[in-house]
Amino acid sequence: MAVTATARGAIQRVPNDLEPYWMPFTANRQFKAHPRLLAGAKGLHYTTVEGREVLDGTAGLWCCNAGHGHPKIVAAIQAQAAEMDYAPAFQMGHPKAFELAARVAALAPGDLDRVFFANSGSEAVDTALKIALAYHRARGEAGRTRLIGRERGYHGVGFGGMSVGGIANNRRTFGPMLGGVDHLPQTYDRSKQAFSRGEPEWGAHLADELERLVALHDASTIAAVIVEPVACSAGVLIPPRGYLKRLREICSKYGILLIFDEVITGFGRLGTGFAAEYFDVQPDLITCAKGLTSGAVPMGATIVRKGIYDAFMTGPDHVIELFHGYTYSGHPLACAAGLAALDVYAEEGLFAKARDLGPYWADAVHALKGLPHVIDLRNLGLVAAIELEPIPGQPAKRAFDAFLRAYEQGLLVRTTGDIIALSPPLTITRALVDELFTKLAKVLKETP
Ligand code: PXG
Repeated sequence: MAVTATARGAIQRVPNDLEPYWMPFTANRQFKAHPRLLAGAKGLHYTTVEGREVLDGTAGLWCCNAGHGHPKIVAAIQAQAAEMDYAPAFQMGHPKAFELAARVAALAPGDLDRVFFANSGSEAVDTALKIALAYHRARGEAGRTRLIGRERGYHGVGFGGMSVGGIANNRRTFGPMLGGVDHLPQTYDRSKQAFSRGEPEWGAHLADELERLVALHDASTIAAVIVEPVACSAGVLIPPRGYLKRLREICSKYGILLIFDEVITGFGRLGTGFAAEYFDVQPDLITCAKGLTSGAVPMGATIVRKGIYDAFMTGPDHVIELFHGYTYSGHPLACAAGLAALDVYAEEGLFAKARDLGPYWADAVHALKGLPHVIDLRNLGLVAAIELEPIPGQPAKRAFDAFLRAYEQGLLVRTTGDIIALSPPLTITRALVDELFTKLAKVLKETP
């Protein structure tokens, strides 16, 4: 490590060899030639190692819903680290894990009130898929082994999540994956939905494709359907109005479990605790992560209906009911951060704040219509996508260029393909929404 003075005079440690770290989902060679290193974060802003301020348009990676460095969350983590670093997760427990499970259960809709802890969204998804399979088996329907995902779905990078996921780049280099998986069609059609404000009117009928898969495979072979209520990673694909309700109806008709992957939509992103509440659709399982601790400590969770948990609670008392779990399930630091994050969300009314800001956010998003390259704009809650016309023969180049320009101008955005995605901390103000979109408009005008 080399120690250098920044423009602000603060002493920062700057790694002087970027090679050993193989960065995730990153163009490593481009990054290492032109590093973008963050050194600090407070509220709505990052500070770079050079001392530049960057407005966080993405809540880190869709996770820091309470903003960065919230004093209450920081204090909770510090206190927990001093009090107890770790407690074994198997055959032992600690109070905060139970407390957090109860708080998450209370936030989840209906009888979704049993919570299994993991350390990431990917693990929460694999947990949900495994519980779905084991649940049917426990009920005497061991033939229900088929899992249904959706094209353009993202459910993390474990073999389970990747298999039900539907993003070609994330799948094609990793072999045959899980067997017995099928996919629903994705729900986006620009020719029918472009520039929809909120939920598009067209497309609910695509849920009926599940009927086709049931006819093909037979319901007795299908364990679960997993979808993101809003498919964020693939470019913010908003569900057509009525689509999720229809999916719920068909799953119920055939005894298929419905899993909502709420790793991004959970904890206020749409102005509600979960998207299930926003869409008034109750799934059988919810996966979550990210906002659960406001991104401060890694944690994921799988929330299941009480009846699913109960189906496992048979047999002799001393026998483990589910052979699954992680060393760090319910880690004390994560639980402390989660409890503090939930307190902050409640005390500061952040879900309601996000809901109230929604229309203003939508106006700001759709005001970009007509700017260079913009071929679609999508919004819901505090999420948005700006889809750009790709440069012929160079997919993803234009949006990546816009990302780099935005960063230079002090704005952090995410891109996937030629789509720019936005998901700021729920603490963003109208003034900062204005600043964000002013910067973005300038970037779009300057991007070739
Ligand atoms: N499910 C969903 C719906 C997600 O969005 C995962 C599972 C996996 O979570 P972990 O914690 O294992 O990464 C995710 C993660 C992006 C982006 O900008 C999205 C995610 C992660 C990083 C970047 O699209 N989503």
